[in-house]
Amino acid sequence: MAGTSAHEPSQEAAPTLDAVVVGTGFAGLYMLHRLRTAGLSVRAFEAGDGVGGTWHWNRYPGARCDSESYYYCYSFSSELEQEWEWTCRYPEQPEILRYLNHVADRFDLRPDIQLDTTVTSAHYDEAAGRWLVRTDDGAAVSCTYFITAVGCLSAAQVPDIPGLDGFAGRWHHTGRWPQDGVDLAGKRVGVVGTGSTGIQAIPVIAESAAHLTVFQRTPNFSVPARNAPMSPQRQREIKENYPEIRRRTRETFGGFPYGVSDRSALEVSEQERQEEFEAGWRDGGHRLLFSGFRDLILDKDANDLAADFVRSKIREIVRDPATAEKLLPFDHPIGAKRPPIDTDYYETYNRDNVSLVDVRSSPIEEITPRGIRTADGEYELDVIVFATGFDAMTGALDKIDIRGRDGLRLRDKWAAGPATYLGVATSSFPNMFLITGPGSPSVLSNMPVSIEQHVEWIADCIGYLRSHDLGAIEATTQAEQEWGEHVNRVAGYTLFPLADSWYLGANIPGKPRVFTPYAGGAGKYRKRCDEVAAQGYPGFTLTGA
Ligand code: FAD
Ligand code: N01
Repeated sequence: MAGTSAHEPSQEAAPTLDAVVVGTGFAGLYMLHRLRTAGLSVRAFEAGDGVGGTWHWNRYPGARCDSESYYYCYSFSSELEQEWEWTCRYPEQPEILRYLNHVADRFDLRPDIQLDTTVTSAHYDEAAGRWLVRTDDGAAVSCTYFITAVGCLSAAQVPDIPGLDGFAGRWHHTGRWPQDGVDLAGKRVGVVGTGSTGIQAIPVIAESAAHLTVFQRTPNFSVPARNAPMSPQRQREIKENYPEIRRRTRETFGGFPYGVSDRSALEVSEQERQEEFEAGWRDGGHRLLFSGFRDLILDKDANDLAADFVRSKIREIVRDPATAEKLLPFDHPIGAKRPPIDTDYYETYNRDNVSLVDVRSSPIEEITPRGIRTADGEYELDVIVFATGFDAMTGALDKIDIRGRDGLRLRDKWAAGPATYLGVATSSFPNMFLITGPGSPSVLSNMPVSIEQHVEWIADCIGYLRSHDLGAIEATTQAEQEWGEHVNRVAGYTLFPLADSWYLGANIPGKPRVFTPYAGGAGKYRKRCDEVAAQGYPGFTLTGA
């Protein structure tokens, strides 16, 4: 475990490296590749027993991405881009995991990856100008650059419900799903949670379970994914057009290759609006919310129209009016929580073996040996599936004892909410870089695009330090404060803060309520980061070797 025990290696005794990367998902793999290509000695530590991050851990039934395959992938290698064949629009978890394993092999990353190893602490030694990074196997390494690629959605959150230990059946969190699967055939299954994960898992679990009981606290808006196989012709078109596709993903708000219309939903006729919504519903995916009109996430009146449209679809699909009514979301604007996309989610409630329990009106009181007891009674279950999400944005960082200058602990510094400059660095923590940290567009974007942008910016910054014979870079408190104000101000122009979402930490009891991602758009954010680099890193203090 972390600590300062005399038995643990000291800074002097620890093997030295240029950089340590924590995590081997999309972010860690590419960071390792970039730094190694630049000639640095690097080791990546990974808590799991395989690479892939999100796609290593989230093996629940129905797990797949909701960004389309051809842009939910790396762009840094045109050879990789051309050789990899995606089978469909939204691939399932095993396919994405295969892709990330292919990347690890193709770029020969494995020799510098240490699996099954959790980084427990990272302490900055000011005198040495180095980080001492300790791991749960009792070892330590000393490095100049400490880079976290720990994931915004990697700290699985199991709710603290009394009685869970005494449950006689099995229970699993979707983000820690067993690698050998879970046999749900013929079982009485309970799913707690109706976020993106629950909405993906529920239709698939319903197909094999004897009975599925869904415990819903907050109804959610979902739009059909319309998944489909990738035809050879479509594959060819994409590969021929990759330079243009990638150019657009780097410039747009969300890192998607399609733009957003400049029309307001309020300025078109009722007929035009309905046609646009219907087209979005028919095409599937995020078009309905993020492409057809410019103001659905900015203007409550415009948003209400889209919300009404989706509620009308729910009423159309779900046959039992009482169930349909329970499924209608009214408590938050559509899109203000990360919008799920689904395959037959609402249709699943028409099955005889599925029932919906509203745990907002009758809360879960305890888990008994036989199942879940709500205020209304006991539901007997063989398996409980917690699709209850993550301690997002800061959860994985908080689990590491990170200490900067003067022994300042990151989790103490961030006790009232995270503070960063550009989401990539935080003052008092020299030479520490956060990939898709709080205050960057991260989870509001198609993440591989944001991840690549951060990795490249960090690699270039380290290259700059080395070529200018500089020892350290550190965000100034002023730049950090101004960036924090900007992030807050921009969030205030949107409807995001109106939902009790994990974007605000609202799903974690006691977590400060702060809107963490940057809502100003990934394209604009990239320009800002590029300007900072081009101007010699204003907002950072650079110190000599
Ligand atoms: P992760 O993939 O989370 O990897 C972080 C790794 O760090 C993990 O393997 C973890 O074990 C490791 N780690 C953490 N702490 C430590 C430690 N102390 N020591 C050692 N190792 C540690 N985004 C999209 O843009 N589009 C999508 O369609 C999409 N679908 C998603 C579906 C699901 C089910 C989930 C949960 C998320 C999805 N996301 C999606 C978000 C997704 O997390 C990112 O797209 C991306 O995979 C994140 O990559 P990452 O490398 O930053 O983090
Ligand atoms: O988690 P969530 P998720 N009792 O936090 C409920 C990405 N992702 O794993 O809303 C009862 O969104 C909670 O209820 P409420 C994506 O970014 C992407 O689904 O807090 N219920 C909610 O319904 C996503 O946003 C894909 O009232 C409890 C649910 O659990 C992020 O990961 C797929 C409860 C949690 O929803 C997280 O999604 C999957 C309790 N005690 C995930 N505690 C794609 O397709 C929590 N809940 C891309």
